[in-house]
Formats: sequence, C-alpha cells, structure tokens
Amino acid sequence: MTHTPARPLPRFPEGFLWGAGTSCYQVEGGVHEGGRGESVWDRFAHTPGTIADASTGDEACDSYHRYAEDAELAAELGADLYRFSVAWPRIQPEGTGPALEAGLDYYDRLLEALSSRGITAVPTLYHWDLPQALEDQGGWLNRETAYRFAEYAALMAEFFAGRVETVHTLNEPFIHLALGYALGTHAPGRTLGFEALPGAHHQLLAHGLAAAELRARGLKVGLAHNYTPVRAASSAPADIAAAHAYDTLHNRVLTDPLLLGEYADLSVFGFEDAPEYVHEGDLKIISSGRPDVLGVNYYNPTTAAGLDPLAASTSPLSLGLPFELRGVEGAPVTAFGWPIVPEGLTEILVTLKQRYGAALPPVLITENGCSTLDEPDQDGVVHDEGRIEFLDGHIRALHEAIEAGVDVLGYVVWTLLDNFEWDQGFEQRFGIVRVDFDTFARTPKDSYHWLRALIQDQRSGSAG
Ligand code: IFM
Repeated sequence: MTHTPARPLPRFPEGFLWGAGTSCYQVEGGVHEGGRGESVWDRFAHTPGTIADASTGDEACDSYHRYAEDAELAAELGADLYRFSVAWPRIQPEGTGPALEAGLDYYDRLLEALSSRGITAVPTLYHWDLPQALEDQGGWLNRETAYRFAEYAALMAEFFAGRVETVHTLNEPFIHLALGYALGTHAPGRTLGFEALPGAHHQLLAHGLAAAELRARGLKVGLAHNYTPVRAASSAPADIAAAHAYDTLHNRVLTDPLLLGEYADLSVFGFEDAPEYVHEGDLKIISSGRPDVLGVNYYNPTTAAGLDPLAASTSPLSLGLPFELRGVEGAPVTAFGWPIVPEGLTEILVTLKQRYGAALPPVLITENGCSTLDEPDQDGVVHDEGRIEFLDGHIRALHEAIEAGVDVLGYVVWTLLDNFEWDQGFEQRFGIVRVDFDTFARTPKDSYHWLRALIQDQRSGSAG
C-alpha cells in the first residue's frame, strides 16, 4: 500500500521541522520506580469514579522501560523533533529538595536514545503531574508552588544545559486550570469555578521564574498553550458578547501577560483590575519570561452563545459562565466528539499574529491530532483513514497560515502512541502508533506510514 496524499501537499519552507509528542504520565508507567513520588494524577486516577474505564497511568505505555523503542519509532518516522515531558515527582518526589539521581538517569537515557538517532529533544517541564505533596499545601492555588517550580526548573536547567536548545515550561495551563481546578474532571479534581483563577496567575508566575533559571544556563524558553478560535453562535449582540468573553478567558488570560505584560480585561466576568493575588512586580517577572518559542496546541474551534439571563446554565462545561459553549454546527466530529475544523488552525494562528504583532514569538505547533475508533484488522493492520484525513487537512491549513505570514517553526503531531488519555483512560486513542495495553506491543498505524511519506516528500522537495 502506498501512503502518498491524494492531493499533493504544498511545500513547507526549507528547514521546517516535523515531530511527534508524548507526555510523561500518559506514557511512562514505572510510577513506583527510581524513588518517584506520588503525583496528583496518581492520587486522582486511583480514586474510584474518576476515570472512564477505571484505568490508571501506573503502567501506561511502559515507556519508562521502552523509551528506546519509542525513540526508534520516532526515528523511523523521520522526526526531527521528539516532544516529551519530565515527571516532576521523578526528580523531586515531594516537590522540593535535591534532584533524585535515578530520575535524572531516566531522562539521560532518553536524551541519549534520541540524540544517537539524530532527533532533537523538546522537553516540557510540566504536563499536569504536580507532586501530591505540593497539592496538599494548596497546589496551584498556593503562590509558593510557583517558587517550588522555579527550584525544580533550576535543577532541570542544570541537567539540560548544553544538551537541548529549548525547554518548554508548562503545557496548556488554561486546560489544567479549567479541568483540574475549576471543573474537577481532571486531577486534582477541585471544583472551584472562577475561584480557581489565582491558579492561572501562579502558573504564569512559575513560568516567569523558571524562564530566568533556564536562560541563566543558556537555554531558550518555550511554553505551550491550547488555543481555540471562538465563534459567536449568531450575529445577535448577546452571542457576540459571549464569544468575546470566552475568547478572553481561553485565549488571552494566560497569553496577554506573557506577551504584552498586562492582563486582559476581565470586567465582563465582574472582576476588578488588580486582584490581590497579583503582587507588585509579578507582571514584570511574567513578561520577562516572554517565550522564545510559543507552543500552539490546536484541536478545534468553540462556538459561544449568550444565555437567557433568567436560565441557569446546566452544561457541565459551563464553569458557571454567563454563556454557553457549543460544538460547531455541521462539522464532523472525532471519537471524542470534538469538531473537525482544519481551517480553525489557520484562523487561530492569523488571529495570534494580528493580536500580538511583533510581540508574537515564532510558533511551534506542539500538539495537533485526533482520537479515532481504530481497531486492527485480522492482519493486525490499523487503517485509520479518519486520522489521515484529519492530519492532511490540518497540515494544509498550517501551510495557509505560513503563507499568510505567520512564522511557524514546525509541526509536532499529537501523539506518537495511543496512551492514557486522562479521565478517558485508554478509551480514546490519539496515537499514530497503536499500543496493545496488555503486551505494550507497538504497531505503526496507516497514519504513521502516511506521515512518514509526507516527511520524506517534503525533504526530497517532491511536494507539489
Ligand atoms: O492528551 C492531551 C494532552 O495531554 C494535552 N492536550 C490535549 C490532548 C488530547 O486531549
């Protein structure tokens, strides 16, 4: 079977980078090895009723032992980049104190497996697995957590200095806050609604403090945000206001301080200008951590509609918001039910450029992909046509954003492996490589072969 696209793909700029990503709790397993401490995800996943299939990340994809196989899969794909995250509790089991040698050794082996195959490592320091000991002291609601993160970042900066170019600090702080602290569907399972907002500020402060530690050791700094273009359900003023409000919350609250050194106007939610948790000097620390590379994770747009002011919102996604969030009418959906709208990627990138102008750093697409209900056929082959179509559409949309003048360094597919998809457990498969969770056997799907052919075509210059 050939895996070339039906329509030739446009040619990406010389030096454009291709890669695949993972995150520690979703793939590593080995949660009791090397003295690793407990994370909020260990505690949450072991709490009955939290995970759709009652699974945990205790073993996940067993990448703690099979990292070399994963590096080989990335190499065979032709990846320039491999994005992974470091498990904070593997380095500091209690979230403070010296680095555990066994933890560093694991990442040392992973870096070696990647560099010996010519792959550039793109580490992220934090992909949601806070040491439980810090959560017990208030987690991201506690300002001190930002300082503990800076301590951890300093340890990792020592380790990465001279070995990688760029270290990303946080992954999707808005999603972590919304699902973990406001709604409670993710770890640590807190249901604070808008009371969670200080957790956004403390994550930004953590980023700013960590950025200084990384730069002091000659490293470049990145941070990956999840972005969604927000569309109004209609041209009615209430819907337009709703779209503006949700855009502010999802796309601006955690980006404006980083790139512009100021908070977006939250008066629409009834908040004052300078909440007490924002201390004097914080915005300076945060904006001096303006990333050298902005990670953009894109999955889908959101439609926002104004609420009848007399009707209470019953949507589980409401966060107590003064409006309602919906899917995209008429759009096909992934197995997760997320609308498939490739042009949303062009739209959000162009919006970021218009919004931030010269303050927008070069962008790396740090996540993009979809879950599909793919199963192997009798020969063990996974024909995940839906994922190929998804990736094809989004990669074309990305090219359009580049044509429109957005500086994009590369594209990292989410994800290399089927993995532990948080509260969905192993029920949602996002990988371009199938993982059998009983044997941990890895089988590249058709989408893997398709992406491999695409990367080869782009390198050989034969793309149309
Ligand atoms: O699997 C997650 C990832 O950890 C963060 N971004 C979204 C992905 C799909 O839900």
